[in-house]
Amino acid sequence: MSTTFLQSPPFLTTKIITTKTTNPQHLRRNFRPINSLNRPTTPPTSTTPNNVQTLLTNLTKLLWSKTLPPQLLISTVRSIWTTTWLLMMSQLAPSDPTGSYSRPTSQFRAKINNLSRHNLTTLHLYVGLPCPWAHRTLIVRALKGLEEVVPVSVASPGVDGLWVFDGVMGTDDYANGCKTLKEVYKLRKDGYDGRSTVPMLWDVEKKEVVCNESYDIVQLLNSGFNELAKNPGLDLEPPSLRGRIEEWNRVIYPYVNNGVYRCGFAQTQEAYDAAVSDLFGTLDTLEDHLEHSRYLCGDSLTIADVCLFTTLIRFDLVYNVMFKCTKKKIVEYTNLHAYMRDIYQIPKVAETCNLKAMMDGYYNFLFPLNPGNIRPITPSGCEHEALSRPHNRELLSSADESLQTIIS
Ligand SMILES: N[C@@H](CCC(=O)N[C@@H](CS)C(=O)NCC(=O)O)C(=O)O
Repeated sequence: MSTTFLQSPPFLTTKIITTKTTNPQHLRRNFRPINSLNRPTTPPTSTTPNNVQTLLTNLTKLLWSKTLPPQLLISTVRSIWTTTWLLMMSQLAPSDPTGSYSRPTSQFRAKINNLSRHNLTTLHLYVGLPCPWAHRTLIVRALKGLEEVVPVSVASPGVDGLWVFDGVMGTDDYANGCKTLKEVYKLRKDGYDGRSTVPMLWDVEKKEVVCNESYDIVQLLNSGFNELAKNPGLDLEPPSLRGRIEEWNRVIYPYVNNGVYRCGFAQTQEAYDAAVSDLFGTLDTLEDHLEHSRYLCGDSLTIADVCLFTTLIRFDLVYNVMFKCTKKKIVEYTNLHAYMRDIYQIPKVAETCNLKAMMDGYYNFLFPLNPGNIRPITPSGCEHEALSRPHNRELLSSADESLQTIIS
């Protein structure tokens, strides 16, 4: 493969379109997420926090004096920035009382039995390319050969934090012609005012959200569409491996997939320290396990691997720097890096990895963590060429052959 996906997202233009100080800890207690769906909002206490007081004092001095000493400038800007940061974080990243990120739960869940209520040929998938949760669904859709059955619209991160269809970084909304994902959610018969997240599976005929939880969508795509799939023989969640898949999920979801967010969105040092320790402890365990096992559950690729992969592929590009997951990079883990390359090289997987969109998305979209909007240079080991290097993991099993032949 010679294409470099850092330059352009080839699958967007082909398959998809052609298919249809102060003291932050003290302040933090006074901010609560206004729109948080699963937590009651607490009004701010009546006591004015210290750094708001400092801010007001400094602003008053600033307005009435002609000169601005550097100390005053620094303390004013520090107060403004800390206050704004905490306000934004409380909206974007709800936390528990210890300052640890607490991810809101998905509002629309669906299991395989629910699919019988829907006409499978009228479903549409909404994704965003930077998003690791949406990426899972794109990989399973591609591996199962469902590109023509479940068309995709690709939203891109807008400057105001909403997913938009601008036809530039993503595509238009092919199903509903909306300008934002929020508008699509609102088309439901009962309306919707919650978080408009990707991935989202939409029923075009019923004008209804089928599901907006990535793990459910991955399960639906894996086994709910077999009569229409090009690769019905590929089962990423075979009954014999379900127990082991669940065991891995119980570790990988909280400590790795959501673990990187717990590092990046931590609002106290203690919360960050705990998240980092969980994350790197788990990566060390995975590194050991993958020394002797080609995939997480042995010789066969499963949805547990897909879910781990979408975090690993973003790790050195984004999480290592932006989410302060700095202890090590994936490129420093011999087995994890080879495992990541192994999955990247499975036919059709590389096409779902838009490395440029991942970097642009995080560094520009998550404004509170990167207010200068400077996008760091791509780290070595993350380019398409490096990811295409031999991994030699076929020596651990014979599964490579069967995957290559199954995926058409
Ligand atoms: N639990 C959800 C999480 C999805 C999620 O958080 N998606 C993010 C993008 S990575 C999103 O759309 N955020 C927009 C928002 O929160 O308003 C899943 O796994 O599907």
